[in-house]
Amino acid sequence: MELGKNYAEVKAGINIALIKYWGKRDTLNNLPAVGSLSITLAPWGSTTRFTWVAGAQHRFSLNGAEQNDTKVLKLIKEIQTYAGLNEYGAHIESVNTVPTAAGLASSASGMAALGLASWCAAGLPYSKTQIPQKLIDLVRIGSGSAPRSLLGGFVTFDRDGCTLRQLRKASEWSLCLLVAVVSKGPKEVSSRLGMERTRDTSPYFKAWIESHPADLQQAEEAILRKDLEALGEVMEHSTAKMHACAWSSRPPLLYLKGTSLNVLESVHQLRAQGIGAWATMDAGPHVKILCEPKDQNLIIKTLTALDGVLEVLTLTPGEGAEVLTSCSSLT
Ligand code: 2P0
Repeated sequence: MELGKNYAEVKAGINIALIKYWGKRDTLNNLPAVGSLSITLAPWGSTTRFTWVAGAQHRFSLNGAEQNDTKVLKLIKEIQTYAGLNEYGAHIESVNTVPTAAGLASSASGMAALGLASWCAAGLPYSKTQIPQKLIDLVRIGSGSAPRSLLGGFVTFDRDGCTLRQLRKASEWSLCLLVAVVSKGPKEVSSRLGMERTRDTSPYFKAWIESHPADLQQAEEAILRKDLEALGEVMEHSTAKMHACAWSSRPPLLYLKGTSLNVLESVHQLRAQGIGAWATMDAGPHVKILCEPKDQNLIIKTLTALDGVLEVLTLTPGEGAEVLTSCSSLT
């Protein structure tokens, strides 16, 4: 895409929640029912070029293919209204570096990059150290987990849907997040629909909401102490509760596959042998394992040998969203 006058290019990394966001208290504004805590990761993510073009139609391409995405349109409409850009079209080119084979969601990095690029291209003021509240709202409307990718390292996003905090920089704690890829292809039920079903039908949803703040607090304290064992333990507890809620929905949401459970069992066996490895799973069958770099090779070797594990990939804590270039005369 040829860059015009009012443009920005932004790069953002994916993030994985250690303490999960699952459930909404306001669907229209995409406000979470619970807070969450995540690690922003490298090297995978999204790079987005955004240009505001007077009088043009919106255009959005992802990895070179034109898309019609309702979440993207919602985000564009929101910033158009906020910045008074109703006469402008959004020209967006986004590239995801998340390997498609990994089957991992890239909506968090995609929406963080898109929201920030639309913001800078509109000439709105931005500071990495004090992220504007409206930008957080905008990105959250795109995807509830996306604001966390605006910051690097270890991040919390409160239930208020506004408060975003960095607990530790990426460089302050050298950890690995391994991804055991267990299947290819898209998930059967999107997170958005899954969250709605859980809220509407799971008898355990209330307990999930009530027990969640204690998990957040324990994880936050463990990160501040750099206590991997305590962090891993509460991380596994959070993912187990999220999936118990999903399973107890009607009809049940079975995001995990048999291989996912075998990986989980193997992680527990490794731990019984003294290897520091803890697992977390999202709205899909892959298993992510938190560990120290010194244990990475043994864990990869063990999990790769399991039937059904396609590959094991390595991620490490990464930086928050970065404005690569921007130029605007709009506001
Ligand atoms: C998380 N997930 O905290 C949780 C754990 C999946 C499982 O946030 O509906 O794509 O756009 O707000 O952000 C995935 O959900 O959902 C998610 P919407 P999103 O990472």
